[in-house]
Amino acid sequence: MRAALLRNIGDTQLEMRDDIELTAVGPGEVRVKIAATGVCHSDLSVMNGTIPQPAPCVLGHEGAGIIAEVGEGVTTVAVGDHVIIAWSPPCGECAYCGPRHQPNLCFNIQMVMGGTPHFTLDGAPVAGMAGAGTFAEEMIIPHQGVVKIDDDIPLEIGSLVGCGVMTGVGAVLNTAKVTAGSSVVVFGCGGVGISCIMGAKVAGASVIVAVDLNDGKLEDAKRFGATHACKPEELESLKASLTGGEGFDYAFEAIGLASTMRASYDNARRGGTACIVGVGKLDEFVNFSAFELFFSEKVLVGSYYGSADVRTDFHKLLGLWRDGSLDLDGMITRRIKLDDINEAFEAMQRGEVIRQVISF
Ligand code: PAD
Ligand code: ZN
Repeated sequence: MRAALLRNIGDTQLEMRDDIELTAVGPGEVRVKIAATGVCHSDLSVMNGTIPQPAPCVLGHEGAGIIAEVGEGVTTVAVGDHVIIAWSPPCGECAYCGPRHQPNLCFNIQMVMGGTPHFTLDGAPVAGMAGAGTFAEEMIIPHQGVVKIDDDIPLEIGSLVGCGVMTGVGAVLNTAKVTAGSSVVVFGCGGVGISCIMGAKVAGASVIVAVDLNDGKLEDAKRFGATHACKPEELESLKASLTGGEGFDYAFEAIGLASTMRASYDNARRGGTACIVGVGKLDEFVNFSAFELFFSEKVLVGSYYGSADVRTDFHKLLGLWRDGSLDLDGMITRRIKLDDINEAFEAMQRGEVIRQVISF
């Protein structure tokens, strides 16, 4: 089977191989023929060691496809069903899935997925990223890791919902709970940041400021609902004119740098919310004075997978796409093949793309 392999953490290129194989489909598992997969910054963050993950591994976690085989006891999906891959699926039974109502934080399935490699190379086990591994023609995953969708939904649209869109829109609607009429600033206009902007528009925010280093991204951001867009160095004066210098009701960080996490906190108003969506390095730190945390009464909140319950939220987002509220088609800057993956990472690092989708 053809798949893109990350041989070692720190490698800058993925290896295209035709000899990756799958283990047998075990009880409770499903085999999915991948139809489409988005390229997310988190894939790159595994390569450069920002996101911890054992190598060798098959990257890719933003995918959708068709069920090719179901293991013993699987009743939730059947062969031929169209599905979105959920990289952090709920087990449905633990405290996070039940009384805490935080199913995105359930580790029971994700750790099983991450801990049980379903790919092999020369007979040796190869893991999939976050237990997924969508940069492959086929993959195996516990049945909780797939969400069935309607057959008429293009699978490239489904793939985007599987990570970037769920993460960004979910951060706004589920984690920060942006309210109508509020002011929002979003740092970073990749697939995740653009999804935050679309989410803020859905929430009815009246001011949505996009911040990015790349001029093209600032134009893109306006197309997706940003009312203003600027370079980081222009934000201070825009903040002064839009908020009287007080800061924004909500600030979202969708880059993954300590400096922009700090900037999101600084640009939230007193009593406002700074929501950290980007994934930074384990050994990079954001500093706060011991006084300001109390004094500013800001809410500083991380957002993991858009605080999603994938079983209902994927459908909710697809509904918003159907009614025209989310322009997911417009997010696709380039449609590429699996063999173009290394170039795709280069384009992402140059900040040229919102999302690139690999179709099989
Ligand atoms: P991306 O690389 O497509 O977009 C990042 C954007 O940030 C680009 O447009 C850059 O030009 C811009 N940028 C970079 N540096 C700066 C800077 N200093 N100031 C302003 N703009 C800058 O990434 P993405 O949208 O795929 O992912 C964004 C982050 O979200 C990344 O850290 C990823 O790992 C994280 C993520 N988090 C979750 C989660 O569950 N929280 C899920 C998926 C992705
Ligand atoms: Zn992702």
